[in-house]
Parts: sequence; structure tokens; C-alpha cells
Amino acid sequence: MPYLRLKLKQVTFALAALPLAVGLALAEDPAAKKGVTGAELKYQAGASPMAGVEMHQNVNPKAPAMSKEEFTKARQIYFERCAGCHGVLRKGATGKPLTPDITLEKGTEYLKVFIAYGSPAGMPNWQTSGELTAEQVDLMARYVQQEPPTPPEMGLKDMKATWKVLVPPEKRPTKKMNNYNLDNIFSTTLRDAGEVMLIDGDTKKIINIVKTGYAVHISRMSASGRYLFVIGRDARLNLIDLWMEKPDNVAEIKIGLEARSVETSKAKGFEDKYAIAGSYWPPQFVIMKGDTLEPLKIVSTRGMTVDTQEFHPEPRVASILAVHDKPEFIVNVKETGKILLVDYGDINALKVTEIGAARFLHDGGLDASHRYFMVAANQSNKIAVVDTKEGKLAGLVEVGKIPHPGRGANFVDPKFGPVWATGHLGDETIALIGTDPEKHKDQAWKVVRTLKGQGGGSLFIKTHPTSKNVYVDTTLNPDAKISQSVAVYNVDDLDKPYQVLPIAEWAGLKDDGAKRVVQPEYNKAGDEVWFSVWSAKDKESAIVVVDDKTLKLKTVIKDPKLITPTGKFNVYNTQHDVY
Ligand code: DHE
Repeated sequence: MPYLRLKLKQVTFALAALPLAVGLALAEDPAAKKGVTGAELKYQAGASPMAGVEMHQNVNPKAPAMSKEEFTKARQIYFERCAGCHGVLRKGATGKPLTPDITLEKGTEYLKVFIAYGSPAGMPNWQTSGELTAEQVDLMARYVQQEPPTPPEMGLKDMKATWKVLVPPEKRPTKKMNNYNLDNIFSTTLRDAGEVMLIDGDTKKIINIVKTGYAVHISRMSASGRYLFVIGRDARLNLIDLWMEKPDNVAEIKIGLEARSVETSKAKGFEDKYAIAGSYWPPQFVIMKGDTLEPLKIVSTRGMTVDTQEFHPEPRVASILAVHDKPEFIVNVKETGKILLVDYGDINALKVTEIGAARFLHDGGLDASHRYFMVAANQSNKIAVVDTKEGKLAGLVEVGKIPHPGRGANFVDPKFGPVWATGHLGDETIALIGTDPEKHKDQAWKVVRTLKGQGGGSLFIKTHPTSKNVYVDTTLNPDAKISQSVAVYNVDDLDKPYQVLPIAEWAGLKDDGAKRVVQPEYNKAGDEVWFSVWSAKDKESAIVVVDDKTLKLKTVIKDPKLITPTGKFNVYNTQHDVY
């Protein structure tokens, strides 16, 4: 079969991120469809950084003809707008499959109408919303009848070719060379700048701005609290040494083409020894040396889905968490709905326990005892609970629509005992799940209480063991008043209505950006909560610090370099899974 080899120059990712930004800025909810909110659509359809990657492309002789130039254009649009829902190989994820066996039968005219007007099941109305022109819709209708182009795989040799040790371990400090209180540093994502800002939590001063991958997703800490790991959406992983006079990069590697997760070995005897990162493409995870990022072992996640037991060619790696008291990583595989307990005690004889949960696994965290891991299966509206001691599923809890906990929030419900809570993307509820099978057996792995929040579009919920408050953001709510504020609940009186804190207003920003309030994060002491006020990259953003006791504004962190702050990761809380 003839094929074209397409080459595209790297497009700037700021452009790729546009659909999300545009969607979030809308005051009403024009994308909303029956049963699917605009927030969900825009969130799931996040742009992939693979628009500029060289790919192998077969030409399907049965499909309408396309020039090489048209292929290139269409592929770019596909990865920026469509791949998040329909998958890289178009086998379907939250969106329907779009492989030629299906699309050729539908034909160009049908597909054009579908793309232009959308569908009640959730397909956006790309043309009537003004996001694509009639010409682009025609292009996409022809493109999806062609074979999906295949992005390259990435093996050890390819990874090693991207691997750089900037400061070898023997040239690094042998003790801490600065006076920072490392435990209270916040690694803050500057999403559209491709950097993290290290902020001193005590003085609120900037320590350093470190170059990283694009649109950093998360930061995680090594067991000792010395090394900080930062993963970009473009799968670039950076290792930062906090012992340096000015903490900075000491190693980096590209572990794939697109990624969201990284974690480090926490078990006794394995402190700082390994790092693990999971990728969306290729669908695999890699275990690396903790102090250099040298890749050691790559494991594919391709395989059968948990329910229909059909082969899935691109099951993406979602969240990864380290178990604290044994050498195990919990790897959550999105499309197959499987949770892998990866025993790294001997990485040459890796033992992987596969736990069937539900589709599509996304984000999660540990309960307060650190024995149970709770993860959102977002398209099944469930939270899967893994007992890490027994290595098995402890429960599959029915919750609200599209749970989205971040790492969740652990506190004690006055009536039902210890609970872990999640907010939802698709409705306004907050589900409290009992997590104490010893003393509160009847409540364990059940929703014991449902709180009503400000609205849907919630991404993150947070509390701290020393706090009496639980904060719930509503970042993706189409109503600006709601997306720019947070709800606070008092854990001692959960029947009391929530209080609303006007975080974006407190930021006092000079221009009228989207000012989405996202991801509460506590300081080490648990007496301050930090919120990002996230506007577009050419608008002013800020971090608002709230006094947790008084619920009053404590301070606002602003800086011209504080561009598009999203996640913030307090060193101590991240290192010890305190939330
Ligand atoms: Fe995230 C966590 C994936 C969109 C900010 N996000 C995670 C995790 C995954 C994930 C798998 C858990 C990592 C872990 O714990 O190991 N996120 C995805 C997506 O696939 C999605 C839906 C679409 C996309 O294309 O990326 C997506 N995420 C977003 C955003 O739009 C956010 C708000 C800003 C951004 O970066 O683009 C965003 N995600 C975050 C943050 C966390 C996160 C801040 C960590 C929260 C925490 O407290 O742990």
C-alpha cells in the first residue's frame, strides 16, 4: 500500500490549547448537549501535543482523495481538537470510534453534517459554533475516512537518546546548600510557559523558575524530600534537586510523546531509588533511576478492556501513586479500566497484579490510613477502591456524574467516621465515602453523605488533617461567578450551608481574563490554602492565599512571570500524601 510520510514543523502549544481556553471563557454553556455539559466536553477534548509529531500515514484508496498538504492540515486539527475524545488511533475513548470501516460507510456528506452540527450524545457543533470553517469541516470529513496515522513507538534506545544528566550525582551537593524550608516550597505549574515556579511558602518569594516540558501536569516528590519530579504534557520529565543553592534541573528525559503522570518509590529501602512515569502515547510506563532518570524498564499497557474484554490498542496511563509501606506503584490504565499494582522489589522480575475496576480510570489518592487507594472511573461514575495490603479491589462505589477528585480529601464525618471525598465534573454534588472498614464497617466503601456544591465543573477538592475546612473548586463551571470562587464546608457541621469565597475578586487582577480558580493546596502547617487564579497567557494571573482559620484573604502572589498557574504542589504534603 502506498504511504506518505508526513512532516510537520512543531506548532506552538499555546495554539493547541486554545479550544479549552475558548470554552472556559464562555459565559454561558453553548456546547452543552443532552446529558453532557460543555465543561465536560471541553475538558475531555484537551489538545494533544502530538500535532507536530512525524507519523506514518497509509493512504486508503477507497477514501476521498487528499493532498499531502491537506493531510497535514487535517491531522493538526485532529490532534488539537479531536484526539482527546476519539483517541490517537481513532478507536474511540470518551468519543465514538472513527476508523475507516465505520466512516467510509457513512460517507463524506453524512460526516460533514455530523461534524458541522454535532450530536446530542456530545459531539460538539464545530461549524455552527464558529470553531471550524465549512472548508475545514469538509477536510475533516474526508480525513476521518483515511487510515489513522500512527505515531511512533518509543523504546529504550529512543528514550535514552533524549536523556540528559545535567549535573551527575557525584557533582551534586552532599548536603542542603540553601536556607529554604524545603518542606514548605510550592512547585507551581506555569502551564503555558513550560516552566515551574518554585515559591517559598514561608516568605511567598520566588526561589527559581525552572524550564520544564510544556503544560506541566503534575509535580511529585522523592521519598526523602530532596528531589522534585515534574512531567509535561509533552512527556518531558525534569528532575530538580532542592539541595542546590538555587534549586534547578539536574536531569531530564522524554518518556513518550504525551503524558500526565510521574511518581517515585517511597517504600523503606527504596527511598529515592526509582521514578516511574506513565504516558498517553505510547501507551506504556517506564521505571527509571531516581537520581538520574536513566530509563530501566518499559512496560506496555496495551491489552483487553475490563468489561467487554476486547483488545484496546492505546490504553493511556492516567494517575500513578506509590504505596508507602511496600515496594509497589499503583498504575491506573484509563481505557482498559484496570489498576496495576506494580511490585518494583526486583525490576528484573517485575510482579504486576492486575485489578479489574471500571472505565475510564483517571485521578485519585490514598485514604487517611494510606492503606486504601481511591480512583475515579469517570465514565462509569464510580470510585474504585483498592486495598493495597491485600492487593485486591475493596469496592466499586457508585457516585455522581464524572467524579474528579484530584487526590481527594480525607476527613472525619461527625456521624459516619473517616471519609474520603470527591467532587464531580458533571454535577454539583460532593460524595463522601466511608473509609474505615474496622470501626465503621456498615459505612465502608459506601457514599455516606452527599453535599450540594455551587455547581458542576469541579476539578479539585482539598483539606488537611489540622483543618476544619474542605474546599471545592468549580473551575469549569460555565458561570463566571461560580468558576471564579470556591465553596468551603465545615467538617464539624456538614449540614451547614457552604460559604463562598470570591477568590478571583480577592486577586484584584488588572484585566478581565477568565480568572478561573483552580486547585486548592495547603501549606505544610495546614493553616493556609493556596488557589491559582488562572487566566490566559497574555493576561494577569495570581495565587491567592487564604487564612484557613478565618477564611479571610491572607495575601496575593503576583508576578509578571506568574503565567497561567494551574497546579501547585506543596513539598511536604505531596511527599507524604497529606490531603
Ligand atoms: Fe489534569 C491531574 C489527566 C486536563 C490540571 N490530570 C491529572 C491526572 C491525570 C490528568 C491522569 C492524575 C495524575 C496523577 O495523579 O498521577 N487532565 C488530564 C487529562 O487527560 C485532561 C482531562 C485533558 C488533557 O488534555 O490534559 C486534563 N488537567 C487538565 C486541565 O485542563 C487542567 C485544569 C490544567 C492543565 O494542566 O491543562 C489540569 N490535572 C491538573 C492538575 C492535576 C491533574 C493540577 C493534579 C491535581 C492534584 O492535586 O494532584
